[in-house]
Amino acid sequence: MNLSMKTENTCPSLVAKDYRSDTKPVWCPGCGDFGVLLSLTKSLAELQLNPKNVAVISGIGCSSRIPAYLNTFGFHGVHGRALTIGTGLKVARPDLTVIVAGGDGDGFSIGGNHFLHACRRNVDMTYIVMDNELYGMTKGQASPTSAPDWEYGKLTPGGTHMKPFHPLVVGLASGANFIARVSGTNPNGAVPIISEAIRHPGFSLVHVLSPCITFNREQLEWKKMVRDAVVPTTNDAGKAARYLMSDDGFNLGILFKGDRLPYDLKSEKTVDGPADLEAQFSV
Ligand SMILES: Cc1ncc(C[n+]2csc(CCOP(=O)(O)OP(=O)(O)O)c2C)c(N)n1
Repeated sequence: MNLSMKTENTCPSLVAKDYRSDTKPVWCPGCGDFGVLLSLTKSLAELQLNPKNVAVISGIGCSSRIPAYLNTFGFHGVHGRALTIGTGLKVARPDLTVIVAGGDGDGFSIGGNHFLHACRRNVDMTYIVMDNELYGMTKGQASPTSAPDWEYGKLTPGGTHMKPFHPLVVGLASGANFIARVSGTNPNGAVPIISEAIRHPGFSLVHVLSPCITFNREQLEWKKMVRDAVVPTTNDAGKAARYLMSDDGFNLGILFKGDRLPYDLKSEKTVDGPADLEAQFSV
């Protein structure tokens, strides 16, 4: 990186609040997503990123409103398609820091297929999933991560009786290059982890326990249940998977840092203009 690029790309004088837009969040009081917004702005400041070089892409849901609250570029996309938009953007503009954000419904239900393939492709971006184990925006239906006996789901009275999806193990098995769990109830604890996720090459998955106390009051307890994981970060995916399969889901930290090379953006054929595009499609 030459010096002029470095000067343009970094903004050492910015503090966390400089990354916030003037738009006031419409989240309910007590929503864990407030913590994520705070952590993310602190990470962007810690990394001294120029807001003009950051794009935050989301799908649809309460959590997916996050780009509106940031002073970076943003795109509030289509339900379940945030990762596809983020991938396309990163491939077209490798110079940008691409952060994709959204909920468990957006990412693991309607967007589940894209989640698998984003892990597998390993394009250099960070995926922050605010998991409240339900669909918040549509008023409290069960999601893929809901506990089987959560009896108040709007469409599943008495519970889903289905095994919840395990995002981190699925992410690991699919090839994600960085796996971490943080909590929306501990924003400061999440900052170094989100910063490291952004720094780490390839596809980084940050799973956030982000309570929705409007539709599941029991999640008020999460604040007391989370703790730092006692195991060190490993680069052994099997070891990380075994740990994650047996923990209770409340251990926080960077659980896996892989060394897969990210998808090579430079080998993509670039398009210089409409003529170049037409040439590529000519038969
Ligand atoms: C194609 C499509 N299907 C369904 C919906 C309705 N819908 C909007 S948000 C949402 C779920 C959001 O849940 P989640 O991603 O967990 O986010 P949260 O609101 O809990 O943060 C659904 C089903 C939609 N907008 N588009």
